[in-house]
Amino acid sequence: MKSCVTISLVEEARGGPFIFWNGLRDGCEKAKALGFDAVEVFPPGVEAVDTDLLQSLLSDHGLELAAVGTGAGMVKHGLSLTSTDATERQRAKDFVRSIIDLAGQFGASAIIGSMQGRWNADLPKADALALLGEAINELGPHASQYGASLIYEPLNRYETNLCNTMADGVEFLSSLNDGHNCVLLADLFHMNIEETCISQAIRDAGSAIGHVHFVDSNRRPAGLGHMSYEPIVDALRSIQYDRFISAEAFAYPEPDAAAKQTIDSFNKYFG
Ligand code: LER
Ligand code: MN
Repeated sequence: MKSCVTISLVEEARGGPFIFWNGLRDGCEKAKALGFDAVEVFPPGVEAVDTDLLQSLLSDHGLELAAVGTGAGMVKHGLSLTSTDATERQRAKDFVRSIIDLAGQFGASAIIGSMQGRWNADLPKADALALLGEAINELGPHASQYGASLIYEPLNRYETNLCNTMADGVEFLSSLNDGHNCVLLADLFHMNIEETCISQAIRDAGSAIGHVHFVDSNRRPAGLGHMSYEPIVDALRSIQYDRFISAEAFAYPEPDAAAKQTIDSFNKYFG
């Protein structure tokens, strides 16, 4: 399992659950200094990422790009893959596709989290899931050309009403076309709210899990809440999870201390 830390480039998301906030150079230098294997980037859009700079920062610091988030499509541009407006849906898909193309240059995955939207009185749940499925059936295979999966993240009930648990996610993936090329993101913060038992949910989802957001119960860095990590680590080992353990947590008490806290917890539990 590989350690990873998040870098947000989205001003509108200040105060959100990301560790580093001061640009790619600052984030990569600090990630390297602490011994992280990779970074996960949350950009406002592809135009905000200088790919030559990112390439040189990654190679100079021996880091991988693990994933790129698409949440700014919702947070900054108000887009959703389940909008009832076809033009809006197309714009949302185009936004995600552009992030897939950016991440793909680095062999990394794009993450669909808040871009999934919600069902509501005008859009029954089955119809919303069908729209989301349509988008992922198109976008997942698009990511294949880069040898990367598309990552879909079940979120807690306050952020979506589509898929809240790993089991919801597995059921949703099973409704997609063969070759959907989509894996689930197990975000321990969302799971702490929604799952009956986090470790059992991980075991049940098994190989469907392709990315992990490493965070504590209160969304502070791992070790600053009341999460019991031992059974979670055992479960990840039992499913032979070998991908990224990515710190997506509040920069509490501040970014440098949050990053240090996270790598210390990563080394304690996964080292
Ligand atoms: C949102 O709560 C979250 O966990 C992010 O990874 C998705 O954008
Ligand atoms: Mn997350």
